[in-house]
Amino acid sequence: MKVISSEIIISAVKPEQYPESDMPEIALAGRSNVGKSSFINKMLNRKGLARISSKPGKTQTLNFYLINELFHFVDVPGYGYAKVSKSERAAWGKMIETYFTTRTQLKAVVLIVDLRHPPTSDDVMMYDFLKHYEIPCIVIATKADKIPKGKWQKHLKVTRQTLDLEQGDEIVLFSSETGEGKDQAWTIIERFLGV
Ligand SMILES: Nc1nc2c(ncn2[C@@H]2O[C@H](COP(=O)(O)OP(=O)(O)OP(=O)(O)O)[C@@H](O)[C@H]2O)c(=O)[nH]1
Ligand SMILES: [Mg+2]
Repeated sequence: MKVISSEIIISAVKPEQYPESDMPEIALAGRSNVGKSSFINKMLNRKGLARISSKPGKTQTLNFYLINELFHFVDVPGYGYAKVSKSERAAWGKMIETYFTTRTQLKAVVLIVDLRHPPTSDDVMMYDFLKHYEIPCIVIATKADKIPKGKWQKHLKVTRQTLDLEQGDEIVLFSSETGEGKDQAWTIIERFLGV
């Protein structure tokens, strides 16, 4: 997709704050600090649109971005960050669950995992959650620039096996540093959007 325009619409924590339009949406999911916001920026060719940080827990709200007046990317706070209280974690869970299970125009979730390491138990839980609710998903294995090319396929295989990836679910090797996998990711997202 050629990105002509991209802008933040709203940061929401509850359904009343979601944009009212019935525009199709593609949401992100993944561990805190894995690179969800960086993925959005790379896909949009925008350096600082989605706020990123080397410290986990940067994204705290559901951030809706409007792309080409055509669809929303929805950036979400990550899971698995140790330094949050029980009550914060519960609030996060409720916010994410509400969005993922009630948003009718949600077309697919982009599950971001770290190519360098096997998916965590939280990653597996997230994938199973998406399967349970029959939410279409794409797995993006990011930070590929951090491991040598010769090891990519081996790491992809571990990712696929650990998630127990269902047949038909696509996995894309990605890097927000180099843009590796960007075209492939767009092709899949366009298919989910039906454009
Ligand atoms: N080398 C490399 N670093 C990356 C890549 N993607 C993200 N990073 C770095 O990883 C850190 C976290 O990136 P974010 O995009 O903020 O991660 P996030 O998943 O949005 O994190 P939360 O908002 O805390 O959930 C930043 O320091 C990024 O620069 C990548 O593909 N390659
Ligand atoms: Mg983020």
